[in-house]
Amino acid sequence: MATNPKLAAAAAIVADVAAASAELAQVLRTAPIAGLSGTAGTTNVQGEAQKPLDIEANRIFLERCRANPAIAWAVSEEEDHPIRLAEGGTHGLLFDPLDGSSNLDVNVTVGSIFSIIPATTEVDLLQPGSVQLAAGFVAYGPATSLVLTFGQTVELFVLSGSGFELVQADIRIPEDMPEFSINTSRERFWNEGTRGYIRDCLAGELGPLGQRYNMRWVGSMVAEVLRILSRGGIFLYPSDSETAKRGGRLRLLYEANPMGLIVKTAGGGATTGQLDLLDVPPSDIHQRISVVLGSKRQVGEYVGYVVDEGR
Ligand code: AHM
Ligand code: MG
Repeated sequence: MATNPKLAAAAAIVADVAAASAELAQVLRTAPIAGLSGTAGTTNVQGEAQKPLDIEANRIFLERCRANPAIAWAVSEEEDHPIRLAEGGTHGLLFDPLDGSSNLDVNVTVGSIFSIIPATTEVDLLQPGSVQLAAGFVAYGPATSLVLTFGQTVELFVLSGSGFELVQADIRIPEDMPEFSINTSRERFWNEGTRGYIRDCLAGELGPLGQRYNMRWVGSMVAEVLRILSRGGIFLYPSDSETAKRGGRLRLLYEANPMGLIVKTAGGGATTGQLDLLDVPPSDIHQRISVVLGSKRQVGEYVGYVVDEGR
């Protein structure tokens, strides 16, 4: 890694992100005591109500990364516009500082997601996910887990008193776990292909998929992807008739792309339904997209159902 200056700089950025996450983990642990709960009374650029912890997480990430000479631009879910950081920087850091924040009030796992790309100018921020130099996420659950890739292998670290410690190297997604994860309350908005696929999952061993499926929905993408890395399955947040005008629910640059790189590097699949997730050309830093990822076989099966939707 040291021989490639772009990757070496990306590793230094990862170190800052890991430090920010460790600080945030500490804040989350005692947030209700510190009065950091409820909503902040403000909305972000996506029109979503911000929580005090969304704002605090964003502040921690920006503060930790501000001094890094490699970061030319930061893009955050909580910031309307890209933030110019180091003059002469060569990288962009794109992040969702606190994902799944609707789960905060019930003490369910939340997370941070990040992507590191080569970027000198603001225009460079709008590149497909295939250019990512590194990507990762942190899940703040019973343990604080960091999942990280530089595009070759995927590693899992867990936060201890002395920092993040490697727990599992070269994670590979198991192929044979029939488990799907989708917000079924949105069924009436789904396209025909998604409806058909989930119908056949529910039909289990009596249907064309020939296997009994289990279902999970945490409402925090970080927890869903951590589960898929650990035991396989498929996660779906497809664009539907309600979210189609915005492109979908999840954001391309700092949710879909980093998760896509992690899952694909671990041997899985990541698609919009029609396109490989990492091939989507972005048009806006807060662009939303249809996201389906998981074990390669199950993602391939899903694509077979929606390939003709022609969205
Ligand atoms: P957020 O970034 O505003 O927290 O939203 C992202 C989250 C994902 O973690 C999760 O997969 C999805 O939104 C949950 O959506 P829903 O509210 O439909 O359950
Ligand atoms: Mg999010």
